[in-house]
Amino acid sequence: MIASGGFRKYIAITGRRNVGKSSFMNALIGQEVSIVSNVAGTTTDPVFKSMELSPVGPITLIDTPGLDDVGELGIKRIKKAKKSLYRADCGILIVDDIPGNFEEQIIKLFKELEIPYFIAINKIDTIDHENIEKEYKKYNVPILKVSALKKIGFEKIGKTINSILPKDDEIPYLSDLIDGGDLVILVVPIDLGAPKGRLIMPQVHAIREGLDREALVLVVKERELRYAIENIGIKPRLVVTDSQSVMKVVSDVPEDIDLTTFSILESRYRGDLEYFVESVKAVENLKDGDTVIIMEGCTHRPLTEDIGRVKIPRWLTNHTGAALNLKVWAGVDMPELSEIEDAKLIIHCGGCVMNRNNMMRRVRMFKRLNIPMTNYGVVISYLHGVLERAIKPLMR
Ligand SMILES: Nc1nc2c(ncn2[C@@H]2O[C@H](COP(=O)(O)OP(=O)(O)OP(=O)(O)O)[C@@H](O)[C@H]2O)c(=O)[nH]1
Ligand code: SF4
Ligand SMILES: [Mg+2]
Repeated sequence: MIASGGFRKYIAITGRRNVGKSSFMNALIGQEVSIVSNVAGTTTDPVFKSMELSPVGPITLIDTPGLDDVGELGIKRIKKAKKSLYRADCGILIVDDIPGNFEEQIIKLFKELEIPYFIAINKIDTIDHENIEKEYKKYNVPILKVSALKKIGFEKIGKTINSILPKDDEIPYLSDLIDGGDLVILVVPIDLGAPKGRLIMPQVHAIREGLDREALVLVVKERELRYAIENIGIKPRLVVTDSQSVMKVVSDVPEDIDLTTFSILESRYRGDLEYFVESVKAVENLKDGDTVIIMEGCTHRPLTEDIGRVKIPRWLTNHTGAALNLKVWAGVDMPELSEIEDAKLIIHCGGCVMNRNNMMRRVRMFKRLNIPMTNYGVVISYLHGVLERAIKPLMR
């Protein structure tokens, strides 16, 4: 598994016009990348710059336009702010005075979008920063004091960012669904798609957690499942199957035995199962020409009967009857707004190279943009009419 540190973090620099956002970015980077001037409203579009910042790792700084822009309506301004913050992992609010309406609004927005932030009081070379600092204490976030002009106070930025970046708690894979002594049956198809001579990570993960829980773990192919249930003499507590065999497995497992799929377990473990389940309903509203993005966590070489590129699009088209505009977006980074904003639905892969932190960044991003996001496991079960049964053990 790749550590979260390997993924580029996005840091949004916000604040009113002329507080020194561009100067702050330039001072942190050590280069003049964003235009600085004493004319309010110099930065009109977000400016991006990537760098390594110890101890955070690779980051992209986003210098945003001052959002107290005159002449713009409040609502439009907030919309614009949301757009420039959509993929931020954390925010920096630059100030050079006591909080006013604008700062209140930005802080409200950070909270609403669940973006952790800290405050940087800039221009400490000329202003009465002690008094200003007192006024910001009530927000209970770190406050740094800097001078972008004199390049003072920048040594603590990396540590401060690191301390506020979200750390999404680990969630059990299946150990909370069973007790010691329970029988768990894992259904593992050995077909052309199965890697030669080994099991895949979700299967290994399930075996390991089952063993840690002191359960009895039985691994079978789908053909032997019914035989196992009928002959083993113990009622299984849980059956976990590969999504692609779920139809057959559903008919072989009596209703009173809990059944789910590896992909649904993965969805909960790595992502936001509730959001994925809520979002999958968007399938019913899809019509001709709507954009659906198949999003993958890595750029693997597609297989002939690729699940994301061939099977899901086929099932989706059969289900909706609509001529959809299906796009694939693959990679470890966060997409550009222009690449995703017209999507009516995002269907994400299981994200085996991602950890929970990285998947949740994408979940937060789509929630902020009000774009439904589901994943392969949920959509496959949904399109086969077995979602309700497959999520039941996890939704209690
Ligand atoms: N004295 C002092 N002046 C500063 C400092 N940082 C920025 N300035 C000045 O403040 C003015 C605005 O700086 P910018 O960096 O362009 O501010 P901005 O927030 O990006 O402004 P917009 O893009 O217009 O929203 C410039 O004249 C800077 O030289 C500082 O630490 N001390
Ligand atoms: S599940 Fe996603 S991250 Fe894992 S190999 Fe497939 S496309 Fe890549
Ligand atoms: Mg600027």
